[in-house]
Parts: sequence; structure tokens; C-alpha cells
Amino acid sequence: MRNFTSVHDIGNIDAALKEAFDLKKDVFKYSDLGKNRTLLAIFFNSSLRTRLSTQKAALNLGMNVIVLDMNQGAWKLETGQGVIMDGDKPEHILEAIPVMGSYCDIIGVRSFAQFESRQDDYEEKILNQFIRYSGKPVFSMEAATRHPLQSFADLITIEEYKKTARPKIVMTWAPHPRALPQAVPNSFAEWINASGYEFVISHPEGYELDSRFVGDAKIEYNQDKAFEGANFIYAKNWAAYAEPDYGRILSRDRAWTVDARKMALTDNACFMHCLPVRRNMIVTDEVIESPQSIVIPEAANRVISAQVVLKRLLTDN
Ligand code: AN0
Ligand code: CP
Repeated sequence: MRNFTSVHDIGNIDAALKEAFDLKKDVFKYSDLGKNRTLLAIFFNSSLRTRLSTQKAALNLGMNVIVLDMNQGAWKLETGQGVIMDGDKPEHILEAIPVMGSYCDIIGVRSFAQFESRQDDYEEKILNQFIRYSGKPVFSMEAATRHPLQSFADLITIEEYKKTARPKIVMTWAPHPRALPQAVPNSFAEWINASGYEFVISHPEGYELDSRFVGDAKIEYNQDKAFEGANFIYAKNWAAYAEPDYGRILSRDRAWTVDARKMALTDNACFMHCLPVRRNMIVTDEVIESPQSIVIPEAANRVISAQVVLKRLLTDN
């Protein structure tokens, strides 16, 4: 594996899951693999879980770690080509990237969708420039269109909690006061489609995701109906994908909040969310605090997904 940006880079899913469970049994098994090798984790956006779990995964593999918050102390980067740089951005990304690459062996990048242009976001302009100009293996810590370390951890968690061979997994839109990217739902869809499980996506009309990610998932606009018989409820907000509404909030309807009444329609489903989660917008206190909520073990598995990815990047490069 040269880079890790989506499910397509991980190869056989069952093999990746097996590697994850082997690592989970002994996270220090490969503690010499990363000796004298440096991870540089670059954040253009805020993070709690990704920041900590990726560092922990690197430390478990014996790596050195440098973290850079682009918005705190680094120069503001110009990303446009051919720009006369007479504004407030002192450095161009085309110098910054190879410089950053020269200080490390592997680069992790977090760079959310900017919602200025759907085409720019969906071409993954920032992440692809890192791949092209850093000279180093690059992995996504949530980019414009995907959050593969999250989805991999989600799938690991589903394997641990599933009670049937082919569970019914429902990803439901839920309300949120800010416009959020489609990266988490796109990516979750991509990984669940690769797993072959029964997969239903529920959202209000207008919130259709890019069909390349939806694949063969069933779309159910009636949330109650979607929940019937579900084994896993995966809640997430996202802003509209379809033009001309790309990046806009079309609904804040709290009738879509996941609550105990809806959870009672399921087959005693586990509740999942990538976190951070807005309580009583996305999910009620009652549901997130219930025994069915597995959001904490789900977040804990972020160390494992990151460790599999870093281990492969270290081994193959
Ligand atoms: C981000 C998102 O929805 O993509 C990160 C989630 C892991 N969430 C927020 O910005 C609240
Ligand atoms: N789930 C997740 O990626 O959380 P952070 O944004 O806190 O990293």
C-alpha cells in the first residue's frame, strides 16, 4: 500500500479485519517496526479522536510523531495555481508540501470539504497535492469526500458486536445546526457496501448522496420504516450533495433525531456515531447513554484501524 485514502487501498476486507483483530490482541507486537521513522500528522481542521488515536497507533509501532495544526502557528497557505500572492497568505502549498515531506517518512492529512466548489471538493484537490508533491506515503485523516480510518474502525466494531452473519445496517441522516461534509457517510457507505451486509440509507428528500458511494444500498425516505428490524443504527448529519444546494442545510427537523421510540422499532440495534455528536439534535441523551450505544468502543477502535494502516505503510514503503 503506497497511500491510504479509501476502501480501495485496503484490498481484501476480511484480511484487513483479521489483521485488525490480531493487532488488537497485542498492540505492541510490532513495536520495532517504526523505529527511527517519523509520522507527520497535519491538521487543517479540528480533531480529538483522529489526533489522539493516530498518534497512539504510531507510538504502538515505535514511530516518532510530529503534529502540525495548520491554523495555529503555521503560515496561511495559498492553494490556488497562478495566484498573485499579494493577499494574506504568505506561503504556497506547492513549497509547503515538499518541505513537510522532507521532515518525515509518512504523512497523515486532515482537510475537510470547503463547500466552495463541489468539483474541487470531490476531486480531493488538497489530499491529491500531498500525494503528488510530498514524495512520501500519504494517508487520509478525513479528507473532502471520505474518512476511511473512521469507516474501517466502524466495520471492526460491527464485526465485534454483530449477532448474525449478515446484519441489517441502517445509516440515518439526523439534524445538526451547522453544514457538515459528506465524508463520513460517503465513506461508511463505501465500506459497508464492500462488506456485503444488508444496507439501508435513510434521509429526507434532497439529501441524496453521490451515487458512486451509495452503490446498491436501499434508500428509504421513511425513517421509521428504515429502522424496522435493524441490527445497527449509524447516525450522521450531512449537508446537501445535489446541486444547486451543495453544502447547504435543507432541514433541521428534529423529527429525525434518533430517540428511544425509534430504537424500539429495531431488532435491539446497537447505536453508532463517529463522534463528536450533538446530543438531542442527532440522538437523545437516553439513547446515547443506553446499553445499546457503542460509541465509546467504536472510538477506541480508531487506534486499531490507524495501526493496521500505519503498519502496512511502514512495511510496504
Ligand atoms: C466532522 C464531519 O462531520 O465531517 C468530523 C466528524 C468526524 N464533524 C464536525 O465537524 C462536527
Ligand atoms: N470521529 C472523528 O474523526 O473525530 P475527530 O474529528 O475528533 O477526530
